Amino acid sequence: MNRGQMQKFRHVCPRNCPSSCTMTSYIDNNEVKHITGDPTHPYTMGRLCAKGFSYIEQNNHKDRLKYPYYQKVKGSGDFQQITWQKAYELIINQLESIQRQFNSFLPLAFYKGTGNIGIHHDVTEKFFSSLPNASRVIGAPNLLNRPEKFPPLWQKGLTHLEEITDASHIVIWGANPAVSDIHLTSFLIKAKMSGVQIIVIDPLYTKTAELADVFIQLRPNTDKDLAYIIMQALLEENNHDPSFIKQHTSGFTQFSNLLRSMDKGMAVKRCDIPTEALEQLFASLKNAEAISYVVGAGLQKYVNYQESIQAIESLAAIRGDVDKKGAGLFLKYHRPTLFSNQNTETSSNHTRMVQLNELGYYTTPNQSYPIDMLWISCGNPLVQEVDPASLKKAMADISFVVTVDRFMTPTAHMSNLILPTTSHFEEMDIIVNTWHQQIALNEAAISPYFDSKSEWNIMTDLALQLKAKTQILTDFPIYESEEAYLNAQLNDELFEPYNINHIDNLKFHSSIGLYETERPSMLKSNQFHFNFSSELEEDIRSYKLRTKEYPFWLLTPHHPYTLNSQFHYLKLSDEKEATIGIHPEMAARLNIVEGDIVRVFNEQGAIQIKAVYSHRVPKDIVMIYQGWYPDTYVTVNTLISGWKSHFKDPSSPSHGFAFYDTFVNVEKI
Ligand SMILES: Nc1nc2c(c(=O)[nH]1)N[C@H]1C(S)=C(S)[C@@H](COP(=O)(O)OP(=O)(O)OC[C@H]3O[C@@H](n4cnc5c(=O)[nH]c(N)nc54)[C@H](O)[C@@H]3O)O[C@H]1N2
Ligand SMILES: Nc1nc2c(c(=O)[nH]1)N[C@H]1C(S)=C(S)[C@@H](COP(=O)(O)OP(=O)(O)OC[C@H]3O[C@@H](n4cnc5c(=O)[nH]c(N)nc54)[C@H](O)[C@@H]3O)O[C@H]1N2
Ligand code: SF4
Ligand SMILES: [Mo]
Repeated sequence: MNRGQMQKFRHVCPRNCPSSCTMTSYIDNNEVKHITGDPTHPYTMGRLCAKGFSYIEQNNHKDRLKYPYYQKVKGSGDFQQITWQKAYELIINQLESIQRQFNSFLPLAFYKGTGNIGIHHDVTEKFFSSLPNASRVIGAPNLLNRPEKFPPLWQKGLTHLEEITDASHIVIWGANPAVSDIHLTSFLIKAKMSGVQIIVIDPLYTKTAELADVFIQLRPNTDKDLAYIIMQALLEENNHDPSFIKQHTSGFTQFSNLLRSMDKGMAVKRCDIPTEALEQLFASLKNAEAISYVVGAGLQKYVNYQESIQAIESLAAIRGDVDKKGAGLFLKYHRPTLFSNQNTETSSNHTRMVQLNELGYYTTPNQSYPIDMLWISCGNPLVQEVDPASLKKAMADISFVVTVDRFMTPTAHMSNLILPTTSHFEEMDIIVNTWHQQIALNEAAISPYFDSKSEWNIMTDLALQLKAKTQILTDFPIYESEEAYLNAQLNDELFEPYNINHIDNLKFHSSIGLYETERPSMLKSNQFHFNFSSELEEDIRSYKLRTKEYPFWLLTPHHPYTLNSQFHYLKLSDEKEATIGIHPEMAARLNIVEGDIVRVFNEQGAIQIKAVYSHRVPKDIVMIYQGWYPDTYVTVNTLISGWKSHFKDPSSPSHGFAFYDTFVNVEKI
């Protein structure tokens, strides 16, 4: 059968990726035969990444889980294939035992990762918040929480990224879109070809840096200093926008006085930027008409990340790079919570919030309500979270761990019950993207793979059995279909910005954007307040940590051919093997030659990994891509501690973690 005769369905890639590509599947005999990108999407325009094109392979991969499995001893690998009914019985027995023993569900904990960002998957949160008092385990939010449901209006905010090509300058700050946001990269290339200056600020010479007119290689976590240095120079040359400052900001007088008196020499020294590079930067930015700033996640993985962000916001405000054509601040935020079943993290039913890396404390028997059951959905925390060694120990101490996934990850392997779930070809969902903010419908095109079930299906089955067979009270709402459930999550608040009030509105559009018809002025509300932050004692911990014992900064950014711990099995490039990139001069000093297996260690842990020479890293940095390396059993995060950012976003239940404030030593073995 040729493609033209096949049935077509619309899909959205549900990974935690700034693109959320819409795509079309071609189905024959209940099988996905082809997938194509959807050319009508305004941001992705029909292009998929290599991972997106590999979805047929992923869907039928030999390692994909087909049936529910149970193992009595976690980590033993002694799996028994069981039926769903048996799985539900095991879960219900455990819930009843918790209720009997404690008369509370505090010993039950739920953790959700970011493996699938679809609204469908918030169903699990909804289920656990329907059981009174269940504990909520929170991992690293990794990105700023949005202060308002929609992007703050004084920031240009994510709604019309394609307008970035109207800028005179684009500053890519702590982001590597050539790897992590390929669709933005095509706008960057278009902009560059029409003469827009591209400035990249990163400690590593990345693929994105290769596109730059000016590349500023600074020492990690010194972005605040750099922003202050730039602002000091702008003020000296009266290169700021007094009328914007007057109309839309407060606190400028004090801020500018402190800025003028800042010791520039010290700041430059901390950033470790060569004078020539700074001169090039000033020359480029002088009299810039409209600057767009793209601020990535790389910046946000430090103990004092909010100071860097605030300093970059101040730079945009000082120049009035807000509402004019081509200018704007594009800041990566945590996923917006727009639908009715989202944001149960802060629901009043969860009386106990537990940081994942402190789980061990809550499993000790001297607690009044020790955690005794853990449910993991859409997450692979034994690979992706900080301090996996402590987490593994805590998981071993918990009587009953359930993981819902499509693959036998290290996390699933440390669980008692592993439940196989559907892919985006097999379930209905709505995806709202975190970056360009488009909303799109994902249709179910084929039936579930072997015995896998959608998460809505799993939670609904369980709720029905609880209601029918037990004394456990749950107000989990039952719908007759995934579509009815999804439709019920739409609410009035979505109507004005998206013009959506029924799931049918989504069926005839590839995607719907925020304020597609009339966009409110960016400056309608919210004055920006300048705040000069002098160095706090804790901020300099980063520098203090760099002792002789651990002289290398370890950066663990995102990999071009994986999406966090997913697509690990794709043999897309030889970079797939876990390697540590080290500057050849430092390697020589340590008597290491390319290909050697080296020991990388700090107070937190140690790993063994293959060394490769890299001119992309400065001499005092080493680089390992984050992710799951099943062939080599390297778990990079073993080296990363549970050191929290000292800023706590009031709208988030959790602190971020300082993933990139990590220091190591390297030795030949
Ligand atoms: N291919 C691919 N794409 C992805 C992902 C993936 O795993 N693979 N993951 C997705 C997810 S969940 C996210 S959050 C995003 C993350 O994507 P990005 O926003 O690009 O974030 P990172 O890869 O963490 O880091 C980006 C850059 O910040 C730099 N950096 C590190 N420290 C500093 C610093 O102190 N200052 C400055 N100026 N730069 C610094 C790093 O060297 C890196 O080049 O990507 C998404 N897209
Ligand atoms: N060292 C270091 N560590 C990092 C980072 C870093 O830069 N450096 N980045 C951090 C960042 S930004 C992020 S966002 C996190 C991401 O880490 P996680 O939140 O763990 O995300 P993933 O690895 O993408 O996916 C987790 C699991 O979800 C499963 N999954 C996929 N789809 C579904 C589904 O539909 N249902 C269910 N139940 N499961 C599904 C996948 O198979 C996978 O095993 O990692 C963080 N960890
Ligand atoms: S991983 Fe990102 S770029 Fe690739 S198909 Fe999915 S949404 Fe698109
Ligand atoms: Mo992320």
